[in-house]
Amino acid sequence: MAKELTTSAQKVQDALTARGLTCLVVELPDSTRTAEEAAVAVGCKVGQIVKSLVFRGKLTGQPILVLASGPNRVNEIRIGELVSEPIEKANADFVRKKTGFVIGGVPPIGHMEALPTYIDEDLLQYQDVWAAAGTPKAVFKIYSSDLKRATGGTVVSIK
Ligand code: 5CA
Repeated sequence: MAKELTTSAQKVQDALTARGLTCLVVELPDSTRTAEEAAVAVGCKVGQIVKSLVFRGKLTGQPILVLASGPNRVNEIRIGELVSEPIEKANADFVRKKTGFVIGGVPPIGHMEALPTYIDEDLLQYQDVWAAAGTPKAVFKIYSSDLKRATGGTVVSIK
């Protein structure tokens, strides 16, 4: 029988189930803290790893979520144009407050509040992608098309 999930991973599992998705959160023995580690742990390409990155609007303080493909670096100018204000990388406290999760485990869904979400178009070239599930050792696999549906995010070029 599968072991019980930690509280944070269970929150993500509940959010998936609530959206009618059958994805299963798995907690691995090895770290999945970084995209590279996660790709090794699950045996996929780094490009298939979804990095859930939180930014902060410099004018309004609003949180913004960018779901980026593993190797890609977010072009903050480009995202800033989309949200009509300059953005900056959020600090660890802000990330925890707005999402309810620690950096390294931030999932694409299941946050404390709904975050405006932008999805890297590069993720859509893969049928399956893997995302963090609440802790630095928890992940789940999801169809990229379902990721789009479940987050309600806008697909854009984020590079
Ligand atoms: N579990 C993995 C793969 S699914 C994961 O969560 N990767 S991640 O890329 O979504 O989250 C780690 C990211 O958090 C890093 O790429 C980095 O952009 C960001 N980060 C790491 N440390 C800090 C920090 N001190 N302040 C703000 N952001 C940070």
